[in-house]
Amino acid sequence: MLINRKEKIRSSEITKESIFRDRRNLVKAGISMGIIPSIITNIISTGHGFPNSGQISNISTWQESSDEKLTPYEHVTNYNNFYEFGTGKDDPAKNAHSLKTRPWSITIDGEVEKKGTFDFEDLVDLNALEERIYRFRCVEAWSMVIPWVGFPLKKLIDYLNPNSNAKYVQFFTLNDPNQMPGVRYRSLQWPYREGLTIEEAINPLSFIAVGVYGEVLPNQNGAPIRLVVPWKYGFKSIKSIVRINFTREMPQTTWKTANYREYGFYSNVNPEVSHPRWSQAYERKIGEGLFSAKVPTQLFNGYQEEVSYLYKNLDLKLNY
Ligand SMILES: Nc1nc2c(c(=O)[nH]1)N[C@H]1C(S)=C(S)[C@@H](COP(=O)(O)O)O[C@H]1N2
Ligand SMILES: [Mo]
Repeated sequence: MLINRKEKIRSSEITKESIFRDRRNLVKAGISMGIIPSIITNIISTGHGFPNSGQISNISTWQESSDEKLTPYEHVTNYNNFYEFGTGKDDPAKNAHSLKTRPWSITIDGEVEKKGTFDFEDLVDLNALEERIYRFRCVEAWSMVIPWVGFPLKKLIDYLNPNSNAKYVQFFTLNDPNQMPGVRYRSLQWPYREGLTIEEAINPLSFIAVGVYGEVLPNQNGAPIRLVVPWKYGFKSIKSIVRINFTREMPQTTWKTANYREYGFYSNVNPEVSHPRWSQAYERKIGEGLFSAKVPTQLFNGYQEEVSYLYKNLDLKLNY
């Protein structure tokens, strides 16, 4: 029994990763030959045309993507934080099947032109998706390297057209006890909420993901639509977004509300600012064995060049 199960996991993992590598090499070859990233595969779709599981078509590869070793699919999708489905790392994969990701509405409000409630497939261009490999560093001192599929958050913000009063953007996750067993407990403030300054949000690295490893996001990774902010601790990358609110003032964020001494609004990855209960100087790479060597954590998770201008006049020890 046990052996069968393990073999099953291993073979599906190999399949997904080898498919991913083959497709990616194809796209890369296309780029180097001067061909526009091409349409790779296409699978049955639902509703507006975006599938709610399986392979995503029309993905172009971002040329700057890193060549770092990817975290295996099995770990990306089975070692998660998604407290709406429990506080254990394996709870989201076990419990998130009860999340219903279609239809999915997102409400836009605050200091913005396009207010209202929209079907997510009408808000975003799901036919123009990119793939980006980003380092991902959790505040709990572990990290992954993940190939996301989606588009820059800036694209969505430009479309929504915030006005000049909008200094911040706040995001909310769905809060439904019928679909999310974890929200029946007061482990955190619900709905889960996060925020960025507008300048952070329009930085080219801020990304909206709808897929991972070339496939539609599994529920445990924040289906159908989530944020990825690669230079900040993982908790800023809010999952299963249902509301985007443009604000004048710094908005409430769940982890800061839970414990402001431990979690600040900015939460930039910073080896020099320790969490009050542990150091942030090193991280353990998930998927390389339980006793894998720890590697040094880099300022802004290694994205200094892209983001340090955002914090020129900010004391990062005070604004943690
Ligand atoms: N709604 C919601 N979003 C969330 C969380 C959560 O509990 N609820 N956990 C955060 C934390 S702490 C991390 S590390 C990342 C994990 O993302 P992953 O499971 O896709 O790796 O999701 C973030 N987004
Ligand atoms: Mo995290």
